Parts: sequence; C-alpha cells; structure tokens
Amino acid sequence: MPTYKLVYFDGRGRAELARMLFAEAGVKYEDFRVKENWATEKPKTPFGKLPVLTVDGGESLAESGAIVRYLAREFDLDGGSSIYAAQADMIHTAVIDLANDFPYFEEDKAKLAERVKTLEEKKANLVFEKIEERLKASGSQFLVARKLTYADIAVASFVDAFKDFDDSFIKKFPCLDALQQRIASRPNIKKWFDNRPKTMF
Ligand SMILES: N[C@@H](CCC(=O)N[C@@H](CS)C(=O)NCC(=O)O)C(=O)O
Repeated sequence: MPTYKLVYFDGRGRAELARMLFAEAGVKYEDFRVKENWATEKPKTPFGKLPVLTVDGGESLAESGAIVRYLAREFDLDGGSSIYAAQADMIHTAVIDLANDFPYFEEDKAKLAERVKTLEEKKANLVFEKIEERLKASGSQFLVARKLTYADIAVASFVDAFKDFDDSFIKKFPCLDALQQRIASRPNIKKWFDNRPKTMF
C-alpha cells in the first residue's frame, strides 16, 4: 500500500471529500494540516494552493478534483468504467460548482442567510432537483453504476456541509437527504465523522 500525505488547512473545505474517500476505503494517510508558515510552504506547491497530495513521497499532486479522481480510481470508487467515471465526475463537478459559490466566509449573519437563500433559489434548487431525479431513476441507492462511487460521497459531503448553514432546504429533496444520512452512517465514514477535528467548515 502506498504512503499518502494529504496537505490542507485546518478545515474541511476542499480536502474533506478526499478524507472521506480515505475513510471509506479504510486506507491510512497523513492528514497534515498547515497551521503556520503557509507563506514559506506556498511556493513549494504546484500552483500555490492547497490541497496537495503526495504518494510515496513523490511529485505533489494539486487540484482537489484531480486528487479526488485519482483516489476514487485507486480505491475502486469511480464506477469501474470510463463512462461511469465520467458520470461520477459530472455529478462531482456540478456539486463543486455550487460549493464554489457558497458564502462560507460571510461573517454578517443576516447577509449570510440572504446569500444562502439566493444560492438555493438561483442554483442549488435546480441541481439538487436533478440529482434527486437521477437517484430516483437509478433504481438503486446510488447515483452511478448501481454501486457506491465518489459521486454519492461528494453529494453527501456537500449536503452535510450545507446543513450546517440551512438544514431545512434539504427537506425538499428527501432522496438526497436519505443519501446523505446513508453515507454518514457507513461504518468507516461514521468513524471519521465521529473523530475528525471539529471545524467551522
Ligand atoms: N482549484 C483549486 C483551488 C484551491 C484553493 O483555492 N485553495 C485555497 C484553500 S480552499 C488556498 O490554497 N488558499 C490559500 C492561498 O491561496 O494562498 C482546487 O480545487 O484545489
């Protein structure tokens, strides 16, 4: 088994999906959280950003999407064929697109609520509706390939984070709500959730 080191800040953010994949697969890795000296470490990363993954101390791999796709392939969580992997990637990317618009850093409570509501109405509604329909049509409990893929875990991870800001919106999408709860109660993921550092986002 290779030696993995995942480097990110002390938060869930763009590293949490990779951490959930490690958890689900039961694969050990170093969960390194940069708390100081970022300015000196930044130029050593491929694009000046985190997360970064190293495998067996080799070349650093940046970009959270690339890291997740790599791990999903390694851990057999990408659906097992090029077309299933592309479908999982499509769903993961749609969710990341929403996450990128999320006002995580808005400190004013009233503005935060207003911005979350706007995101829900303008964007999340449609994407969640489509994923809900897809899940219903799958005839299974999974979004792709009738088995667990990183698409399910990506959606669950985003819904989990979303609920911290507004836990009523998801009630409009009972299948997605149930998917998030199923993923959160998978034994390895539950263990990670119970033990992971508690952070704001
Ligand atoms: N497209 C990149 C974006 C990475 C990114 O923006 N990382 C932020 C943290 S979420 C970062 O490293 N910020 C510190 C900085 O820019 O110096 C990815 O998905 O990995």
